[in-house]
Amino acid sequence: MKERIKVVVTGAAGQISYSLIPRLVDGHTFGNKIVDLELVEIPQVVDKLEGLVMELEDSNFPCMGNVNYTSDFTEAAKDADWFLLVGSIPRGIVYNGKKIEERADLLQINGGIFVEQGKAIGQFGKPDAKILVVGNPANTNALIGRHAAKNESQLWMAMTMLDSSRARSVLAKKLNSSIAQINKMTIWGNHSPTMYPDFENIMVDGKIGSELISDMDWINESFLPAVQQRGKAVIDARGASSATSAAKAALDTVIACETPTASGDCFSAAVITDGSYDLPDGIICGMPLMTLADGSVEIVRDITLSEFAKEKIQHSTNELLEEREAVKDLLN
Ligand code: NAX
Repeated sequence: MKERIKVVVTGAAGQISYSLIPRLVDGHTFGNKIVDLELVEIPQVVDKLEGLVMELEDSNFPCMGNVNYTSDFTEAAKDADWFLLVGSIPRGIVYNGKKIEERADLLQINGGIFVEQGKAIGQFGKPDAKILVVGNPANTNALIGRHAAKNESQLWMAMTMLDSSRARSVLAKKLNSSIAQINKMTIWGNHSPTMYPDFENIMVDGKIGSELISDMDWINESFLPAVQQRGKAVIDARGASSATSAAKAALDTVIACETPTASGDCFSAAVITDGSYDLPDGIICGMPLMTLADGSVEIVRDITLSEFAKEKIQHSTNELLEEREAVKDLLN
């Protein structure tokens, strides 16, 4: 009998999920395991998911198992292996009679959602469940969720893979190489414009980035702004935020966690700090990760950071500390 895996996706009626969900059951992301889906939305929207379920059925995906949709997250969380937490309240909408413009309001409202979801995951998710937070502010939402879950055996991550993919794309063009040749790409810090894409430690055909790229004007004036502001550039061009690339990045993160990492390589996601690299304790920070043969995910601890890198990373971790301060009532 084929192995089964249960995946919960929140924000299932949103634009990222429309690209993401079909690809969870197409046989690529989880190999030939049968994937049971729990699709979660807020009560006002949940009925729309009937249409998505019809489309999934009509697509004849080879690995699709049971598909259920609900607005009851706790019910959905039972015995789930993976949680893709895409749902969140975006900036600019009216919520409980108030237009949400300020980052502090955004942090509070979404933080509240993640307290409830975190508790359910900690109590009802599998002991080795993996949780990927996509909904923004992703790092701080993950911190709140992890705190509420109180379950150290589960792995909470915030997504920085899209930033990593963007950085690899820009570097491949600069170095005249293919994307597949750009390995060991780490995004440090917050998933926000303060993130630091570590070009110095990439490996390209056995050569290290610090030896391949010496043009610091290009780094400061082109590379860093291009990667850090790419989300805004997509919104300006498309009139909507990144969706298909964000979905691909979520799938890439799942695949990276499900497959042992090649020796000497790493992948990007933000996890709880543990004193490595002198990062402040107790924040969810982008770091280099590797998946071991037993399926556990570890921080890669042997990367050398330049003074330039350390300064940029500190700028981003300071922002994470400020975000943590803004939601401290949700962490008690
Ligand atoms: P959409 O607004 O299209 O969809 C979000 C969906 O979440 C909505 O259908 C909404 O009803 C649902 N939702 C809200 N609260 C929920 C809750 N408590 N439980 C379940 N569902 C809930 O947004 P979309 O474009 O899909 O983006 C989703 C999130 O991803 C946003 O927060 C966005 O900022 C974030 N992003 C994060 C990225 C990353 O790299 N970490 C990149 C892409 C994206 O910007």
